[in-house]
Amino acid sequence: MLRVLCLLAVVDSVLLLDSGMLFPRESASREVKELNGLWAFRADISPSRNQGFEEAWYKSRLIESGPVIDMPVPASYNDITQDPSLRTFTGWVWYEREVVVPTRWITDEEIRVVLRVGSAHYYSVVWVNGVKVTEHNGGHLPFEAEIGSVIRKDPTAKCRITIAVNNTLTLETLPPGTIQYMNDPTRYPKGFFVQNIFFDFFNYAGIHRSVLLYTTPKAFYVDDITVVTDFSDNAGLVNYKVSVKGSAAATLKLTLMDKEGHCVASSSGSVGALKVADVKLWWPYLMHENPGYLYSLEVHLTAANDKSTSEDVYLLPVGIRTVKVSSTQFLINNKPFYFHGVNKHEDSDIRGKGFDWPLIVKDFNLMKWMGANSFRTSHYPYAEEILQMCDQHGIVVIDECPGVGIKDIRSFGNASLTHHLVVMDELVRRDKNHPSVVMWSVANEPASEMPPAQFYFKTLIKHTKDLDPTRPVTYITNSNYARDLGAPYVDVVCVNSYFSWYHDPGYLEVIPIQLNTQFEDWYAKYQKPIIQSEYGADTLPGLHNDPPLMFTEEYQQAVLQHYHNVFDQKRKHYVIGELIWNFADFMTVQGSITRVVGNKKGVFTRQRQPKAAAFILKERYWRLANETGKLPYWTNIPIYAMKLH
Ligand code: BDP
Repeated sequence: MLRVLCLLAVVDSVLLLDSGMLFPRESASREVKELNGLWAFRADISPSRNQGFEEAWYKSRLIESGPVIDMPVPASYNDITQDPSLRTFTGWVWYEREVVVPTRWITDEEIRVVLRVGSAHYYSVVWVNGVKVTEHNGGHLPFEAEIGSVIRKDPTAKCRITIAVNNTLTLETLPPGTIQYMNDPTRYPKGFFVQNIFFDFFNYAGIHRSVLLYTTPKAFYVDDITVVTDFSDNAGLVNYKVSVKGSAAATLKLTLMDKEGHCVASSSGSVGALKVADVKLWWPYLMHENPGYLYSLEVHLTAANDKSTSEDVYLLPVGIRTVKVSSTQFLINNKPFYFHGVNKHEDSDIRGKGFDWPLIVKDFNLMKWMGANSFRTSHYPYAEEILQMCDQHGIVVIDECPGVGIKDIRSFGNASLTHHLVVMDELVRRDKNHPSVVMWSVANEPASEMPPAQFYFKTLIKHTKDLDPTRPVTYITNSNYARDLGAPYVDVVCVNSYFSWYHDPGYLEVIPIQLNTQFEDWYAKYQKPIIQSEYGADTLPGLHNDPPLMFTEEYQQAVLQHYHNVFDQKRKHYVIGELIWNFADFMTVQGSITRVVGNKKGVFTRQRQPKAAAFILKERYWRLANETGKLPYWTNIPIYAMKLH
C-alpha cells in the first residue's frame, strides 16, 4: 500500500502546467483532420521584418497583401526554393491555409474544436479568420488553441488559418543566439545583419510538424493522463492520474487491454492503480525476445442527463517498466542496460527538419539493422511520432531539451532560466508517458564552468526531478571534470570527447590514454555511471587512405576501434553506454570553415547510405547485444542481420 501511495505522489507531481498536451488520437468521441500539404507563404523581407504586423496581414487572405508562394507543411522553408535569401532568412514568415471544417463540427455546439501545431520554429502567432487564437515561444514542442467560438461566428465562412513564425534566436531563447548588425557602410550593405548561433546545426525554420484540427466533447473531456509503472514478481502496476476538464459531472472508467485486446485490469476514479497479473514488461530492443510490449489504456468518461448520454474516450499506449540508476549501472526492469546507440538530428535533404514518415521509417530500419538499442534526441525534442515508434520497437531514448549552445554568460540569467524551466515543463508534459524515454537531458555542452552555471543547473535539474521523480536527469558535458559546476546534480555523467580530432588531430595513439584518463577522472570524482555521449570523426564517403588520414573512411573506422577498446575495459565497471556522433551527416551553418556542406561525422551519409564505419558499429552492437541480451534465436532478426551470428 505504501508503495502505491508513494507512486501516486509521483504521478501527482508531474502536473504543473494548467492543461495537458495529449497526442491527438481518433476514438469513438474524437476526430482528427490533418492540415498538411501546400500552404500559402510569404517571408516579411521589410527591413524591420515587421510589415506583416503593421499591415495586419492576418486580417485578410495573404495573397491580398502581396505575392505568395507554395510552401509544403510540414517542412523547413529554407531548402525549398532557389532563393539564397530565403535559405538564410531571419525574421517573420507567414503561412496561410483555408480549411473546410465539417459542418457538424460547427453546428454542434457540444463539440470542442482544437487547432494543434506539432511544432514551428521558433516563435509562433496563430490567427483564425483574423482573430488571434494563440502564440507560442519555442521551436520544438506542440501548442494548441480551442477555435470553436471563432469558427462559429460566421458558420458560412471558410476557416482561414494564418501562422506567423519567427526564427530569430536571442540570448533568452533555447537554443540561444544573437543578432549582430554590421553598420560599416564601406564593408556591408545597408541593414546587413547576421544571426549568430553557438551550436553546430543549421537553424532550419518553418512549420516542422503536422498541423491538425481535432475534436473532443465540450462539456467534459480527458485533458491529461499520467501513468507511472512498476512491477513486483509477476504483477505489474500502472499508477494513473486522469485530469478531466469541463463542467459536467462525469464518470470515469479505465480499462487496460493487452495486445490481443483482452481486458487485464480495470478501475474507476481519476487517481488509482491498475494491477496486472502475469505482466508482460516493456523491454528494450535486443534485450528480450519480445521488446516494446505495449498495453492500451482506455480512458472512458461518460455523463448522462435526462435526454442523452455523452462520452469521451482516449486510448493511451502503456509500457510497464522501471528505470533505476546505481553508482555503476543503469537498470531497466532491474537488469543492467548498456546503451549501444546513436545521436541523431532531425535533418534531411530538401525538407530540413520537417517531419517525414519515409525518412523516419528508414532511420528505424537502419538503427535496427546496425543493432542500435538507443538514441539521444540531440539537441532538441523530436516529433512525438518518433517516440511512439521507439515505444513500439523498444528503442531507448535520452530525451533532450533544446538547451544547446548555452555559452554566453548572459544566457544564465533569470529570463533564460525561467524559459528553460517552462520548456522542461512542456517537454515532460508531452513525453512523460513514453516507456522508451528513460532519462531527461536538460542541456548539451553548456559553459558549465562559468560561475552562474552552478545555480542554473542545480535549479533546472531539481525542477526536472520534481516534475518527474521517476526518471534520472542529466546534461551533456564536454568540460573538464574538475571545473564542471553542474555535474554534482546529475544522476548519470554524460561526456562528449573528440580525442584525435579536435584535440591532437591526426594522432590516433592518444585515444587510449586520454579516454582512459577521462573515465577515471570523472568516476573518481563523482562515482556515477558514465555514458560516452558523443565521439566520432568527420568522414567523406569514398575518401580513402591507408595509413588512415583524417576525413577518410579508414580514419573514422580507426577512431571508433580505438574508442571501443577502452569502452570494453570500462564497461565492466561503470561505463554504461556509448553513442556515436552521429547517426547521419547533417547540415550546418556556413559560418565555420571546418564544415564542408555540413557536418560529416555521420556513419551514414545524409542520404542514409552507410560509410565503412557503419559496418564496424553493426558488428560491435550485435556482439554487445549477444553478450548482454541472451538472444540466440531472436525471432525478429532479419536474414541480413542473422549472418553476423
Ligand atoms: C559536439 C556537439 C555537437 C557537434 C559535435 C561536432 O555537441 O553538436 O556537432 O561536437 O563538432 O561538441 O561534430
